[in-house]
Parts: sequence; C-alpha cells; structure tokens
Amino acid sequence: MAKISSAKIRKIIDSRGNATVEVDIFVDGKYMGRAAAPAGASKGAFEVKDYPEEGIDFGIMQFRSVAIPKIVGSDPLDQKGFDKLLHEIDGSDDFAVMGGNIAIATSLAVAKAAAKSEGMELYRMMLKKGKAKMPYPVGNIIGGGKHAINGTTMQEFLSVAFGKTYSDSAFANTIVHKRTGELLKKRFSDYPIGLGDEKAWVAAMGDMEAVQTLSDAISYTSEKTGMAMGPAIDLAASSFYADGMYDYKGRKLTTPEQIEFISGIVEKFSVKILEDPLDENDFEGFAELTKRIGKKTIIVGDDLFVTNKKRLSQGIKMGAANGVLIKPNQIGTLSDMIETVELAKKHNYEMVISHRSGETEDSTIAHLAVGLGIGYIKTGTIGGERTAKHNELIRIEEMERA
Ligand code: 2PG
Ligand code: MG
Repeated sequence: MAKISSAKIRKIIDSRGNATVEVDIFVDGKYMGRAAAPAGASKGAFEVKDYPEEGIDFGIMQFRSVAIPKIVGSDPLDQKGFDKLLHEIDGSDDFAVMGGNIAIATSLAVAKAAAKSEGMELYRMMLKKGKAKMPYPVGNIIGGGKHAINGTTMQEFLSVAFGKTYSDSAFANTIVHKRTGELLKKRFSDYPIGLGDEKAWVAAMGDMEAVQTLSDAISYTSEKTGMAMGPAIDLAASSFYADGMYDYKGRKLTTPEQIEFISGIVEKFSVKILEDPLDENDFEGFAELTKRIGKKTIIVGDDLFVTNKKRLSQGIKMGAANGVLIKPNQIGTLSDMIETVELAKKHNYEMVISHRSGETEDSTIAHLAVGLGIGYIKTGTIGGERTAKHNELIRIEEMERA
C-alpha cells in the first residue's frame, strides 16, 4: 500500500501580497503533491475559518507539531479517509482549530500526490475511464466591490464564452478584456484607469455603465470570432447590504426593489450567469428571483451556499437558485467539496468552480473542473495567477486530444 511518508508546510505570498500556505505531501518518499490555498476578500459569513484565531504562523507551527505526525503513514489513495482524519485532528465543525486554508491545501496536496504515485494526472484519476468534458470559462472583465478601490458597487462583470474548444473560449475572453480597455480609454480619456485584484478593469463608472461596456465588448468579440458569448455578473450583494437595504453608493433599494432592478438588467442584457444577487441569508429572495428569471438565467449561490452541502440542500428544498459556486477553501476538504458537487448534480444545479480574489500559481481547480465534470470555471481573464488555471486547462485539453 502506498503511504504518506512526509509533509511540509510553508508560508508563501499570494497575488495581493498577503501570506498564504502551501503544503507538500510526499508518498513513499518519492512522489510529491503540492497545493496552495487562495484567499477571499468578500468572504461568505458561513465559510469555514481560514486560519486559527491566533493567525497563520500559529496555524503553521501547530500543523507541524500536531498534524504532520498524525498524517504520516496514512493511505493517500483513500481521500475520504484522509479528509476524515483532517476533521478529527481539527475537532471543530468549521476548521477553527486547524484553519480551513491549511486543511484544503493538505487535502488537495494529498490528491495530487496520490495521482503522481499512480502515474496519472489528477483530473484523469478523478475521471477514471470517463470522457473528459472541458468547462466554459467565465472571465472577469470589469470589477469593483471589495476587489478594487472606488470601483463599481457590484463586484464582477464577466464574460462567458461558449467556444468549440477551451482554448478558443479563453482567448475570446481575452479579446473582450482588451476591447473593454479600448472602450474605457476612449470614454475616460483624461483619467487613469487600472486593474483590480482579479485583473478586471477598474474605472470611475457606475454599475449600469459597466454592464453596458461589458455588453458592447462582448458583442464586438462575438461578431469577430463567431462564437456564442454572453455576460455574467457577480454582485456579491452581501458586501453592500446593510439594515435591510442594498446600498448603491447612497441609492438604497429594498429587497423587492433589488429583485426588480436585477431582473431588469438580466432581461435587458441577456445575462447568462447571475451570482449572489441578494444577501447571503435571503433564501426566500433567491427563490423568488429564481421563479422569475431562473428559466433563462443560471442563478448561482456563492456566499449563499459556501460550497456547503447543508446550505445547498436548504436551497434545493426552497428552490433558491439553480446553480452553485464551488470554492474548495470555503469548505476545507476535497471530499466535502465533492459531496456538494454530487448533491448539485443530483438536482441538476449548474456548477461554476471558482478562483478566489487572492490567488497563487496553483492550478488545481483546473483539474477539479474536468475531473468532476463541472460546467463552468470562473477566474480572471489575464494575470499570471489567473492564466495558471487557463493554461493548465489548455494542456488538459491537449492531453485529451492526443
Ligand atoms: C467571489 C470571489 C471570487 P472572493 O465572490 O466569487 O471572484 O471573490 O474570493 O473575494 O470571495
Ligand atoms: Mg462571488
């Protein structure tokens, strides 16, 4: 039987310049799996805790002294058993002791080491003999919210590309990104324009102008490439919801007004994917919006579901949303994430696997997307920590073609 022979943890730098963790797992002293954890800025209130209260350094020290001795000797091919062990070592119900980011980096590193020891790519090991299906990329084009300084109120304006190949689609999104830059340069000729945390454009404009600009850039690209494309929006609405109102820089909307406003935008711009349009506690509002526009649009819960199967099953019962965002570090282990994916599949919820606003060069989510047959992957359009995911998918696509 293959055995985990040793493990290492270190502090590395993420794309925002913050500290995050990277874990190496060795199997039989020679096969290494490495994974790093990302970090959210608009974190859902119901996510697992990323680090113990005492902080990342304490978490790392504790992992070395407490967790590593317990991990060594376990079977890397029994992912479920390994993830159960992580829960046992932690002992809490939200990874508050070990830190969910330390747990997820470890869990994913084990999966990668297991694949290495089997001489396989991770996505292939997960698919077994199944046919690989590439996801469609959802690329961030214009941003604001907690990912930028003085950007739009809504967090992300994105482009979904339905090309024949993943590579075609990912490149089409780069054209949308470039075109948006040109449009902004014309519109704001005397002002500086920049990029936010996910390398989406940030300029002094409101949400309506942003969605219009995105839509224009997508139409241009779709015509030029002949590819079916459409807009997507992640409002991250919890980040501007307070005291029962959605606050658009002073213009405040009640929940019914918000539902009306968002439905109007979705209709007008044929929005394909709508993420977190309402507060993370508002299952009823999500259900109402889904009733209204769910036939035409994928309504995705991110902060609403936090990749948690209990919250997703509440959503399923209530008819809240028809899609779920999948972020491994929201739930802390690969096995927990897979349980949520399986529940979503069973109930025909669409899935979007997602990066976080703070990222590293780690590209494991590319493998998870293909390995689990997830329909969409949301990441930035450009920027090394984002293109790491695209480029890995381009490689996977090539391997499957060969
Ligand atoms: C989101 C994510 C990723 P964050 O809200 O979907 O874009 O943002 O990682 O900051 O939670
Ligand atoms: Mg989101």
